[in-house]
Amino acid sequence: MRHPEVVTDNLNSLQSHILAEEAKYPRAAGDFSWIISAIGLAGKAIANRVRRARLTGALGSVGAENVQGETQQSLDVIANETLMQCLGSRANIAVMASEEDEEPTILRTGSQGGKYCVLFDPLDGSSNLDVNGPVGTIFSVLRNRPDEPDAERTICQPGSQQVAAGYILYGPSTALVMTTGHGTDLFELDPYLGSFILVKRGLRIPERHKVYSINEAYAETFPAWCRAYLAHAHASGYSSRYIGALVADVHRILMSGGVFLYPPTAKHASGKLRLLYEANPIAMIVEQAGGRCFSGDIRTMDVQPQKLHERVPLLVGSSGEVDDILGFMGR
Ligand code: P6P
Repeated sequence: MRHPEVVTDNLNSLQSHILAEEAKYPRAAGDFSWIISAIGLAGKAIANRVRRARLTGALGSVGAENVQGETQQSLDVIANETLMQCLGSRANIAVMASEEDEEPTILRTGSQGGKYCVLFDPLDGSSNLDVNGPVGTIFSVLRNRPDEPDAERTICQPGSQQVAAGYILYGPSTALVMTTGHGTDLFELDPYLGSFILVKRGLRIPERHKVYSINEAYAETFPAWCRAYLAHAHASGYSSRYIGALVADVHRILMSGGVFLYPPTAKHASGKLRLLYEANPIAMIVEQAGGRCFSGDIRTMDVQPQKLHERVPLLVGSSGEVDDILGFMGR
């Protein structure tokens, strides 16, 4: 009999959570849990490196550009290598693909046991690192296509085909948000236990909240509908919040509502954010929490990808706020 006054720690770890979830699906062979545990392990290792970066001299750039033409931070490379190492040892992964690498990494074919493909942005928003701002890891899990010989075509699947998606936010705490299609759950890293602990199941985004998130520096080149929406928001008592790291701006929306926009700009005519390993996983997480996610006037998870690193515009957040903006688009 448990003593009523004794408050035990929350020991519902990521590991026990995914095993409990797996037990609900007798046909699940445990493959999937291996992948999520690898991502959790990588997240803990990356969190450790991010938190000590200034002390260990790991800040700053490597003096090279990545495939995106963006200056590569040392921690981008470290995070990428950490994920490759943790996931590479899982025997059921066929293909891995990263924002940092031009081509996908083929680990094994379907006949060799490759059941899943894992795509990731290893350290989103890394330009925040030098100013101690939040950064994040974003991941997306797809089923392998054994009959498709080309790795890039294998992973160019619409977001609706994802079997799991999530992100790890390295902020004041290290939060892991994940969905396997049965709601969106929130875990927090307990540094003393060294485990991600389940703190909230079935997150729900408020239908409305008067906060918008957009880089208004590009306002002169925004589409007319966007400028009309911003004029409406300015006249309707909205607040503006913009952190410059997608994971952090989306996490605020997940926790309290609001809307994030990255529309086409002069510099990024198709939008800046990458469809496969940024927009799609964010879209699955947000929709599973009752929000909406569009790229142009198309639901993001309905977009048929053509290339690994293709970019899309993004409109994501509270269902009521997104619907209002779709109205400004004339949808
Ligand atoms: P801008 C970070 O570089 C990123 O890919 C996202 O994390 C973020 O939302 C966006 O770009 C910020 O872009 O043009 O406002 O600096």
